[in-house]
Amino acid sequence: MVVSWWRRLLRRKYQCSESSRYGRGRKAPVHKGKYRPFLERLEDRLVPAIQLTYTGGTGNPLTLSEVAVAAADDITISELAGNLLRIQLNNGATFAASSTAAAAGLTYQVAGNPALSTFATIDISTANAITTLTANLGDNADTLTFGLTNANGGVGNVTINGEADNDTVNLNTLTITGT
Ligand SMILES: [Ca+2]
Ligand SMILES: [Ca+2]
Repeated sequence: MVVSWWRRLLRRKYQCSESSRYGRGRKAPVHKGKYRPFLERLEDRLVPAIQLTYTGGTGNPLTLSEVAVAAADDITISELAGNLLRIQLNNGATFAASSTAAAAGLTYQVAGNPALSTFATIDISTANAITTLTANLGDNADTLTFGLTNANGGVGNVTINGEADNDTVNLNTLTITGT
């Protein structure tokens, strides 16, 4: 008897809470099957980019290499007042996210964020700050515009690898020394 009374009470309470959730006269929604979340694969997001690799300080190489997919790169390397080497990626290109983010003497347009930067500067005020500057331009018709005063011998050597296709190297004001 007591059990039966409890059942009636519980049934009434349940019906009451359902009608308050969905309104008087409205029925609770019927769920046909269960919702199953799934992952949708997006297409690859590889974009051409120049990777800057530099340990910093003095006596280390600086390497610029095309990574991901080939593109017609357009790079200007120049020297600013104050013995600063400037590497400018033209046409809005930015450095690869895998580039060296921070090193002594290295400054990006957006501090510490190569992927948002179209240019970077490196302090070349001391001799052999960069032992060898290497530019690996990769495939496609690339353009490299290059000019250095190099007053303090901050860049020891320069190596340009145009790689496949017809590349263009423009030399601006340049002081060349060698042994
Ligand atoms: Ca290229
Ligand atoms: Ca090339």
